[in-house]
Amino acid sequence: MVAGTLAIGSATLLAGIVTVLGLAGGQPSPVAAVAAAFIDRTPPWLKDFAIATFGTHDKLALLVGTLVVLAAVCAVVGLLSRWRATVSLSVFVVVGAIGLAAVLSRPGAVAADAAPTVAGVVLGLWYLARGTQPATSGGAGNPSRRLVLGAAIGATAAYVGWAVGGGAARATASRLAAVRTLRVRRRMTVPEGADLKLPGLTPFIVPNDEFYRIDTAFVVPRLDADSWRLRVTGMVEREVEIDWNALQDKEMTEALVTLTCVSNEVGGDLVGNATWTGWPVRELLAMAGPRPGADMVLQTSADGWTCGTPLGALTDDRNALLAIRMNGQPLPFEHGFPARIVVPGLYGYVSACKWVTELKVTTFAADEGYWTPRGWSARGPIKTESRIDVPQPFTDVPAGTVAVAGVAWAQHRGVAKVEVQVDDGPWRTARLAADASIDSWRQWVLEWDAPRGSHTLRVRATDGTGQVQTGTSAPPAPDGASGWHTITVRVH
Ligand SMILES: Nc1nc2c(c(=O)[nH]1)N[C@H]1C(S)=C(S)[C@@H](COP(=O)(O)O)O[C@H]1N2
Ligand SMILES: [Mo]
Repeated sequence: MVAGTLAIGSATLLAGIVTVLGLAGGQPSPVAAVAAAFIDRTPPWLKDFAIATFGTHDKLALLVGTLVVLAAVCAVVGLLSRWRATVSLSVFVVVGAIGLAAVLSRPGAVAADAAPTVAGVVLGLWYLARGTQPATSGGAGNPSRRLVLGAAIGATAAYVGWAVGGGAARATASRLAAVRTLRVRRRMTVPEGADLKLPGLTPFIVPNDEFYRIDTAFVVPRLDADSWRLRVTGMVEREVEIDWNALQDKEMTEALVTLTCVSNEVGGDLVGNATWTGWPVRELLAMAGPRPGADMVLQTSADGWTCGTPLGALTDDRNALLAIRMNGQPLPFEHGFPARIVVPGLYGYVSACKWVTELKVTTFAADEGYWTPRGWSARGPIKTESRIDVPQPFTDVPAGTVAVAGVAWAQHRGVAKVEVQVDDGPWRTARLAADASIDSWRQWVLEWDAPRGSHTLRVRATDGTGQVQTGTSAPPAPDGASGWHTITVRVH
């Protein structure tokens, strides 16, 4: 296990140095590469289980899981070394080769990215080989001290390499440089009364650091804005490339758009509303001139993730944006710095590409996004949903007037009505907060005269076209959960 720690520590430290110096492709630690490669091969049931169990801590859980598995493998290697040194060394090499294969399979990897992992494995082998030699008198000193020292050096190296490799310092500097005054054609102001400001109710605008985060990126890409490019390719009259400077010169639009994850369960919190500032994607696509027959745009991110968006949703008059600000701030790294796409009305997995670097105009027949072969529908319009935020399920509330409140969303159709049902009583119309945009969620509240006892509360919304939210329950896969959010409270 000490040999493993040394191998991973030195590989991670070297990878960090390589990244900071801008040598090679800048791949992170082999451990991160294995975890990332694992994410791409995770079967849908396991991914659903992970999100259901760990929520947005799923990446931390994966890191811990990967380290536990590695520790177990190293322990086996250690036991094998008592039996036959060559076997134990061979298994160690195989594990190293898996790490190496993972590093080289990551998008953007080049041959030179192999160096840190190879060096780490060689160091680990050297240590392991020394340990498996029969002890000679007057040898390497106190063996347990040597073990502790080796483990400490390895762990420190891993920690430093991880921190350095994040490129935090360099990227933060470039992000600060990125704050500049933009020309904004249409400002978006949140209307008075859109936020009811009730205790426990999710704020109308979710602050950036509280906004849900979902992606396959095991290590958050920290792109350098100055070297970022977005290319429009595929079925177009002319390919177009835009860089950070040119993008910031464009006339921006601001829009309130509620993002929703297709994995959101009924009543779940993988949904959030923000003000986005960006350049309308239709203007970018118009520069390239999509050719007849195209019906999809395959978006690709810097880390190789893809999603397929209907061409129409990017060229019609809705506010599909190439966004560079979130709630007035440069995009946080977690949410796609320097630029991402936001499309009102479509789940994130088919529309909201973060760290976007390419838009390929194509067809649904010819191409598919990352999640489609993994059991998710190729098209993902957001289903009308509503959620009760207060009171919380299974809480005790005092008898009397209780504010039942929450949010409802039906992006690009708008929310026209929200109703609440207590036990099996009639549906009662809730009071809606001011309407801000058909693309953002709407808060609602119902003053309920709560009698003592245990009660069931249920909510449903009606969208702007008059369609009532379906009460038929469906799981998130393949195209989004449905059903009425229902909670139980005790009134005393
Ligand atoms: N590059 C990249 N962009 C991505 C994803 C991803 O895995 N990689 N996930 C998508 C999904 S499934 C969702 S729901 C939204 C979430 O955006 P957020 O993390 O900013 O809330 O991002 C989308 N954009
Ligand atoms: Mo998602």
